[in-house]
Amino acid sequence: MGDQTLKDAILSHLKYSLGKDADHATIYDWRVALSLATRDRIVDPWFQSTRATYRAGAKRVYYLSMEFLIGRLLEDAMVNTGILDEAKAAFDGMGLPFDKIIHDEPDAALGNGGLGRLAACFLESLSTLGIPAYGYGIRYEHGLFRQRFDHGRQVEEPEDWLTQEHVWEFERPEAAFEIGFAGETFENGGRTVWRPNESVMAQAFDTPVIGWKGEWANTLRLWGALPTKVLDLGLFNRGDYAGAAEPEALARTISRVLYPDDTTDEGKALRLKQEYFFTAASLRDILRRFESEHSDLRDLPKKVAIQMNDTHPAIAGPELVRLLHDERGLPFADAMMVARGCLNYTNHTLLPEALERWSEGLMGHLLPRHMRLIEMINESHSQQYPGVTIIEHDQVKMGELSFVMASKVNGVSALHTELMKETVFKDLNGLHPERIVNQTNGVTPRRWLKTCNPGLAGVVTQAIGDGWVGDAEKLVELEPHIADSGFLERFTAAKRANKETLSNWFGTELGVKVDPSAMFDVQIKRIHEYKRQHLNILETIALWQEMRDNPNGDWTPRVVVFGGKAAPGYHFAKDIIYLINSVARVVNADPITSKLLKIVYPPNYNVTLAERLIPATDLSEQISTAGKEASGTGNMKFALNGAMTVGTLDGANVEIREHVGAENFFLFGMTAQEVWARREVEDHAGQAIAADPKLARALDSLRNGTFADGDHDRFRGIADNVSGPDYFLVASDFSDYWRASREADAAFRDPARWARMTALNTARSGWFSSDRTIRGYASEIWDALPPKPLRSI
Ligand code: 26Q
Repeated sequence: MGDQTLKDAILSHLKYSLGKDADHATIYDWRVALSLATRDRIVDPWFQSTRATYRAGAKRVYYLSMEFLIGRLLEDAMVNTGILDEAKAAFDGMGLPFDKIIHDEPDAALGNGGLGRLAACFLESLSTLGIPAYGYGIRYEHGLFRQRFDHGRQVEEPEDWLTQEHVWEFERPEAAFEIGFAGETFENGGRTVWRPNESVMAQAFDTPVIGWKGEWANTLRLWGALPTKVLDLGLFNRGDYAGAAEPEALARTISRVLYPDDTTDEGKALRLKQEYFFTAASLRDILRRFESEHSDLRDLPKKVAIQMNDTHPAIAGPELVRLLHDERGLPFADAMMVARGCLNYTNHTLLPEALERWSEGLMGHLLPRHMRLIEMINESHSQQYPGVTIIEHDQVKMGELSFVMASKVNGVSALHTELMKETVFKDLNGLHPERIVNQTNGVTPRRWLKTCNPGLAGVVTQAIGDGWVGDAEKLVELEPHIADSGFLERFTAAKRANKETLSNWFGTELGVKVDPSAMFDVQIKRIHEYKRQHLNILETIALWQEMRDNPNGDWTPRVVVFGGKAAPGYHFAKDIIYLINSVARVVNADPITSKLLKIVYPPNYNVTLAERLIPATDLSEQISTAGKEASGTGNMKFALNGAMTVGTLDGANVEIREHVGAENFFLFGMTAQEVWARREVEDHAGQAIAADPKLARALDSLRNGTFADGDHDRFRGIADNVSGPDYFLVASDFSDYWRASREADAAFRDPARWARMTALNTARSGWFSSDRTIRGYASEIWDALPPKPLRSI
């Protein structure tokens, strides 16, 4: 490599790594050659980071997560290593389409949503801050399903990102551990021995994660499952070919597919196997690394901080105790102390149905020793602190187990952390009042402003320099520029250009024609009743109906955009998708409102699509029932990119509003306390509907066949739910949502005011950088520091 130009490096990879002649290279070939040339620039800082950590004897952070929603890696890697412009110039010079080459990369969807994307932002921030860290997870062969619409209904198709070579990873055949399941336990010389009767190999695949300015790189280590024996030759020789291949098939199912539910499903054995598989492999790797440098296991908490991303790796508690006590002979009480000294737990949800529980039967069968250890952990905790139990109704409660085994337990926004203390962990918080801490989520400003929105990032950098990229709180330096009309014009022009690009994309990809001067109103996230996409579509229906009544009224034209997937078994969420698509079909074909309202629902929402939509958004929809959205992180990305929010006092919306200023946020709806009180009111939905004729009419249109080709029953389920039980209080919040939406309309019609408000959103969103979040974890939870100061920050 050395002083080879980037262009030479690309050409050399094309020739020697891909074996292709430039004259015959495809887009794919160029993309892989560029990726390899970029990867080369990451390897040296990666090695140096490992060496610096080793030399300093620094503490390492281990982030255990079932999900890493990393998306595409090439453009972000070029931005962080500072070679993007050179790469673009090289391809422009060769007459090759740079954008097309970048967009050839598959989107690695190794996660469902917020929790997985947070893990990816955290890894990037850990590298940016130079904190030695590993992300540990599963190398799913198939990430989150691809979504397609068939006559408006969601259809799931398998995702297959690994059919092409994954150019960012290094396979590590030497880093492999045998992971056992089931079998029995027995006593031997005073120690308990577990003899599993089934096992698979966990093999490591490493991806370097480069931080801003390319000075530090950490490792994302994903485990793939392989058979312990490739072929049963005995069976094969007897002609039983299917039986002979069975161990291989069995093993590979473990890392075959990501579970597509972002709330807990019934306790499936394979899911528990996945959880144990990656947790056990990670812990063995962590201990191996520790033991290669240190001899006293009691020092483990000084050198190792483990973060459990929700309860999915909660088996880490009993497994670490087993490794220390059964396998290394520490007394049980000491093993408990050491394990607890290393472990911490992040809670991401208060929804009761989302709290993981495993039946004692399944746990006892698959992990017999762990089941016994969980009983011992439960006994020792309840002896010291009576009143809380980890095992209840023959089920292991993974939240309680994680809490008891953790030094620190954190929530992901200020409101969520307070509600955790008052609800799910009320009793445990009473016993351990110092254990729960808050770390409000954040997002990386590299991917979520600089890379995805180069137009706006350029305007910002022109005004205040590029220090904000490594220190997002510098964005406040934009505030004085907001009095400058030239700056505001450039700010607005950048948004406008993004909206034009998106409008063209809607036209060519989806065949929907939209006006880029309309307000772009966007709700993108998983489809869930608590996120209330049905509140949004009901309000959109009501707006359409009012517009038709008075097409010459003083309306603000809107393009209402939805994006998101429903869990395959979540029928109500799938009905919401069908409703949105059905309403879109009718509204978009209505000549009366064609200049006023359009509804667009691009299929297969993912990280890549988010990067397209967020920079072009005027209004961000954050409308969950208060108390239900733990934090939200999309809300932060929108504010950072100069969108206004219409939202409830839920999750991090509360803190966003505090930071950007109440006058720059469209607030509506009940508070969490009001929500609880409202549910007690008899027929709350009926009352709200009776009081709001617009809502009543919108609900009628769901029952009279307006959107269902005369099939009057098609949307009755949604209408009846909103009119009847309405647990998520769509009806009760509707009128105030309508009011806030019309306020947004009025503000948008005053371009100078709108420009000021949106620029203030960008200027005041720097606090929502995941760098700030990671500093908080490092000081309050991990006690971890960078071993060497980085030059750039
Ligand atoms: C668990 C067991 C079995 C099957 C699936 C699951 C499972 C998988 C994914 C449970 C939950 C998830 C994902 C949850 C999630 O994404 N939560 C979101 O986390 C974000 C980051 O903290 C928050 O911003 C969101 O508010 C929260 O909903």
